[in-house]
Amino acid sequence: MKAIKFPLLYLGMLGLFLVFASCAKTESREVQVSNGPADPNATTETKALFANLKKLAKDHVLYGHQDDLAYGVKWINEPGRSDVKEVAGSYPAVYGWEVGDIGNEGATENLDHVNFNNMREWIKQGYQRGGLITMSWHMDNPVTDGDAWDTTRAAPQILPGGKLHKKFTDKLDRFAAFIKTLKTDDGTPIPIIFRPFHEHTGSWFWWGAGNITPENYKKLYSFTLDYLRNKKGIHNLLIAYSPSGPGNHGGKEAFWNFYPGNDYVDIIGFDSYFHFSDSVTQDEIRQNVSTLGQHLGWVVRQAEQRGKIPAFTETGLNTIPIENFWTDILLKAIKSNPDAKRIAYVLTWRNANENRMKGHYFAPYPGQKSAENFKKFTDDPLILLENELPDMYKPNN
Ligand code: BMA
Repeated sequence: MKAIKFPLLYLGMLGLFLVFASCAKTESREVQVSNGPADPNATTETKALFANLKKLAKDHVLYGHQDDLAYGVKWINEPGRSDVKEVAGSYPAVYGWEVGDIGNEGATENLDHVNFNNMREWIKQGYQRGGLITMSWHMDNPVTDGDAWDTTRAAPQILPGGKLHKKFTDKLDRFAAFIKTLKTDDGTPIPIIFRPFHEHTGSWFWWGAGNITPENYKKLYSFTLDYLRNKKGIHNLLIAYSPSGPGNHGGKEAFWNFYPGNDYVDIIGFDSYFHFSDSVTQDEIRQNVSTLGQHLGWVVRQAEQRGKIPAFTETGLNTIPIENFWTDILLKAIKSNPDAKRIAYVLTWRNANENRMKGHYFAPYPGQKSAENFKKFTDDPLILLENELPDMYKPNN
């Protein structure tokens, strides 16, 4: 009995060891940790931004605002102005810009009437003050020339081999030409957090679920970045992957089905708005605080496991009708989960000028209902504005 029992025990232990060893192997094959930007040829400042943001994310959340320097609810194109600064005393730590229409021949302004020459100057000013720049692109549908919301299927025609491939690369050429002009006076390219083909697990854009297969989405993403890196020699981009959150639009499964791979991504985040539809009440928004905290915690763990930077890439509550929204909803959600606090930044959407688009703003302006509470939110030690940033572009800072 004994003679039989021991070899069996040894065999069993060996078996267990082999199972664990192969699991560990699978795990390390699936989840590769990266220590630098996905682009191995990233510029010195871009590499520094990646390292510094990753480090800062452990203790702070940078506050960002879309189109902050271009216009506010009550003003358009007035040098030095910013709704965020006028309420909180500093410019935001992150500036969001949108290059929609940049791909169209002869375009001088984006789809929201922001002139590209002005945008370049504002990007330069923000960078020189130490702020971060992120950029989205609501690219027109290359098949129909309709806008980004024209969901006519486009990928098969614009990918390599498709009959509109050249039309697509012409758009990338125009985008690349603009990116190349984003540099300081001494010629240093300004690092840009580029957020291509965003919100794709929803189906409202031509690059979104239902209008593109996950395979073609991944091809579109990787082709675009390879083209910009290798054909155009652009090495000042960090790439932000921003589908909908893990609780919306196909959830975690869609989140990863469309993932283009660690070689094409530096920042992993999601876009999620508080007013998912008009029927969402203030009570429902309050009830969702801890769910949002869990979702942010999830994305933090996913990004960290891969050596990437987690972020809340786009959010907001339109017209901010809840007075204590900033501390009692947004900050509370971020603090409600032990991992969620490690998101690197949160970007709220634009403050459309009231004469152009009424009732479309996501940051307060002086006198707005949530203004005082926003000041409290930005005074919290966790939240950073531009005037509290260390030098994000200095290596080994
Ligand atoms: C949307 C809205 C639109 C705008 C677009 C691109 O969310 O704000 O009014 O044109 O973003 O900035």
